[in-house]
Amino acid sequence: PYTRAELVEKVAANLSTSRFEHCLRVEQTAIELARQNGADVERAAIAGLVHDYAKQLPDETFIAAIQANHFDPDLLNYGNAIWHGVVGAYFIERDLGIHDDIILNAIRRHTIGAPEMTLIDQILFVADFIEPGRDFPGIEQARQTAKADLAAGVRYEILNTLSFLIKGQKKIYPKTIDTYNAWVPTQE
Ligand code: DGI
Ligand code: FE
Ligand code: FE
Ligand code: FE
Repeated sequence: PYTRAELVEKVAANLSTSRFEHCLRVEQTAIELARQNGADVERAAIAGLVHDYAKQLPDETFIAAIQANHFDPDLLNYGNAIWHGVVGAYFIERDLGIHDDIILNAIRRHTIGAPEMTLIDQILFVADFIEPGRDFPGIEQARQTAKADLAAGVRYEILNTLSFLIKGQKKIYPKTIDTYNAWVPTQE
């Protein structure tokens, strides 16, 4: 496997400076969350460092990969926001030599979540949302909630993201709705 220094070099070469720095902050935040929650710190760190590796690949590269590798064709109705995680994991495995499914699944799920999320899935999902460079209405509550209870942080993020997408009249990927339905607090 590549060393951290080699991964840093490869990630940096594929991203703008600001996006690369976001990856470093997600790595650090994921390490903190892993320590607090008794998770595998090494896996959390690697997932954080590389999670947005594919974020700046051209659309045509994603479209070709979706078609050639038998991904869900419905993905073609969405864009980079969905592709860079779900399909990005394919490029991360290929280019960065990461074959660990626990890490790859966390990357696949880092934008849209999933009804069932492993500890590493939850850590990456939340670390991406609360890393110290993030600033949006509700960020302080997101940080406090996640620090007190990781799963509560996941729930807060899902509710917040869905509201934000709908407010902006964005198309919702069906798996994002599945995630929402599984995590929304049940009501009578
Ligand atoms: O890559 P990052 O900016 O660090 O963060 P991210 O991968 O968590 O999210 C990227 C964007 O994707 C974010 O603005 C929320 C958006 N998103 C999440 N689910 C959906 C979505 N966008 C659309 N259109 N549809 C979704 O279902
Ligand atoms: Fe992302
Ligand atoms: Fe995210
Ligand atoms: Fe990110």
